[in-house]
Amino acid sequence: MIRVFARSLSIAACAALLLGLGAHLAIAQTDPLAAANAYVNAPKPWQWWFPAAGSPMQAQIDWLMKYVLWIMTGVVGFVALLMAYVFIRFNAKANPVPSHITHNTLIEVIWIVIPTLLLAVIIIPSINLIFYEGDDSNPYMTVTVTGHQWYWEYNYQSVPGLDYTSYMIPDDQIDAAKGQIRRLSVDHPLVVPVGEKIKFDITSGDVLHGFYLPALGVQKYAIPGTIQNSWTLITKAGTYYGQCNQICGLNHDAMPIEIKAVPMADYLAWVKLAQQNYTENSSPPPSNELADAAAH
Ligand SMILES: [Cu+2]
Repeated sequence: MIRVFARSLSIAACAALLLGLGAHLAIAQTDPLAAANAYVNAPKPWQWWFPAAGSPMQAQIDWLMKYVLWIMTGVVGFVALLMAYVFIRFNAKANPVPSHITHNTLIEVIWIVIPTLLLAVIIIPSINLIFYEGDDSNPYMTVTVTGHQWYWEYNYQSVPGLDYTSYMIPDDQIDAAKGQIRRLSVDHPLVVPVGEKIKFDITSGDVLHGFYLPALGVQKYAIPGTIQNSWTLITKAGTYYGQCNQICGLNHDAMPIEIKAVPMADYLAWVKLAQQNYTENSSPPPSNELADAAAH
């Protein structure tokens, strides 16, 4: 009798569990940010190199950094070998009577021409990249990013009334089961569509802050009274992290940046939710964004 009772209890528990799971899945399916959980681009302990590039800009920065590093390694290695040779071959013991030659036209031409060529192969891709980074023309959308002591504020210029704050989740409220990361996850992340050019107008409401997104190649000071521009284009749906990187006071470490990049349809679904939840203004997204989404 007890066994039967226990069995029916366990069946009831299983049913409850399944119901709970079903409800959970239903919630997950309606979460427009779910696509961003599939890929998390966060810093790792003892990380040496840049994070995996999440935008073409960061891919180019990563390439240029390694390209220059290889050239630099060659120059430093060559000079070190040359000096070692001179120290050994021409020291006072090995070479008691020094040569009196002071000029050699061929070697002087070589040591001017080779460094000039090296500088040229560095400066051409560098200037190309500077122009590429500066080209924030024709964005799909523009977000005004304002640094505050100590949180970020995001204002979607194309969505009337969508202006909200983004605070770090305190250590004691971090929910690892939801994929939250200590000192990086925030209450309201910046949400953007994948594959679209996003322009940032970066400013500050109080002191200097730094809008730094290492995986996306964005790093700009947030300066009160001034707007600095940058842009990104995120190639893969996912969650990307950044940090304020300009010492801005007591809680400088507590203003991380969390970006959720999701497909366009999810982004538009999120805009509707955000308009209801983040603002008093619940007007639908402007028709140009909806038309853009239909075109995708
Ligand atoms: Cu700051």
